[in-house]
Amino acid sequence: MPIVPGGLAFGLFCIRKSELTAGRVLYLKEAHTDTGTAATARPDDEKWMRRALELAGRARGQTSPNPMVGAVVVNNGRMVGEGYHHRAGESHAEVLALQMAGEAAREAELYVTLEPCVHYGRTPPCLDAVLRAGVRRVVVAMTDPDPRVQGRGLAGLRRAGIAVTEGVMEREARRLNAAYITYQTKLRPHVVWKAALTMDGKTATKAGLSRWITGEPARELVHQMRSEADAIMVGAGTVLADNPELTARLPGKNVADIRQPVRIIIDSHLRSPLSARCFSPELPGRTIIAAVEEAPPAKVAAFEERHISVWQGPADKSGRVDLALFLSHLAQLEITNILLEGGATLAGSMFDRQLIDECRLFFAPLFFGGGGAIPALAGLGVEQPAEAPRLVDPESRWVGRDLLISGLVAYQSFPAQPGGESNSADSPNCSRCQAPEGGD
Ligand code: AOF
Ligand code: ZN
Repeated sequence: MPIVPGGLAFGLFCIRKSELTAGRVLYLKEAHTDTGTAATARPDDEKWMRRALELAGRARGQTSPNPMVGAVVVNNGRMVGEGYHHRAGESHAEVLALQMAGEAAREAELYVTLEPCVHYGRTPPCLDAVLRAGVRRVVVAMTDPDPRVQGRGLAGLRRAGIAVTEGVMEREARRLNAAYITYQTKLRPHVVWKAALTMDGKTATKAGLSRWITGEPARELVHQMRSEADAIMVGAGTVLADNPELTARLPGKNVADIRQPVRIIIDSHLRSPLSARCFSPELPGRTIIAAVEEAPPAKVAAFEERHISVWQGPADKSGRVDLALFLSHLAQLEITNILLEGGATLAGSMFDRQLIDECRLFFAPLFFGGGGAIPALAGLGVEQPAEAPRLVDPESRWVGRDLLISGLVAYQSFPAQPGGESNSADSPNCSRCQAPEGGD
């Protein structure tokens, strides 16, 4: 069975029925078979696309639900315009770059990390702006998985006789916008599992103590990640054990001045105390608790009185929150990515259901040992090593004395079924997709 990164679900075995019926993946294939003016890559293409990607990355964490996009206009080997998308509702990258280039855009080459859009969204179609500017060639890194675009931007350029080169630094562009791709193709947020663990894979000692495993620089980087995420998610067990505030705190900055992620607590039976720090009315931003329909109504009312949203849905087979269903609800709120911060049961359940798309694991140079120490991951797990989800092309770097290993997750097969049957044709929200172990 081939391996396909969780965030880049274009392999047929990974396509769920709902995606096929929406025609999403099929459109992506069409974009590549479109017969228009084909232009082969030139020696400088990577250099300019790298610049466009660098510009795009400047808005990391600021563009949701939109992608990060950068653009460069080059005339006679000279940069004459550049720009990037700053945030949703503001100008698209190619429009800013063409504006800066002005008349110099005529007969120039446009490098853009995502194909130009063709729709009226919060802004008008970029395709029209590109055609008006009179560029002679457009180089794109990747096609746009947004169902309103999906190859139509490239097709429009080719129809107008503009030379088009696609796929330049595509891998880097897809990595940059992995969350956007998951959101557009799986209709749920991109889930990043972050954990701080010892060399022997523990997140707490046998006495249940976890402060502190990683050093200060790693903990600071986590707050940076929180400030760039749409939401942070934990299970009720983490609220009970650690009482976290779940806010982004950056040195020298006021909490209220930082972009705060939505706090999400998976608490099927509403075990969390109202007095927990993450429910404090003083905290900036909002909190959502996910529970099952049978959760105690008095507790639901008490949370709602404190302006905490309680989402309730039918329980899965384990009697806990149906995680896939809840994630599709979050997508409707335009939550495109989530930093999943704990604990082992919730992270395990998310893995069992193939809902984790990316990992960022901080390994501290410590050994806790002890049979009773808390492991990073619980859940059902796998029986055969060959069935294990894995990181694709993981990257590593030192953050202070800790080693950060990160990468997209690839799954080997469909989620394990209690009865051993295949669910390859089921939609992600189908109750048969749920493994028996629960979510919090
Ligand atoms: C961006 N920035 O530079 C490009 C995008 O609601 P709108 O008008 O901002 O449209 C958002 C869509 O536009 C987005 O999903 C993607 O399909 C397309 N391209 N978006 O935010 C850009 N080029
Ligand atoms: Zn656009």
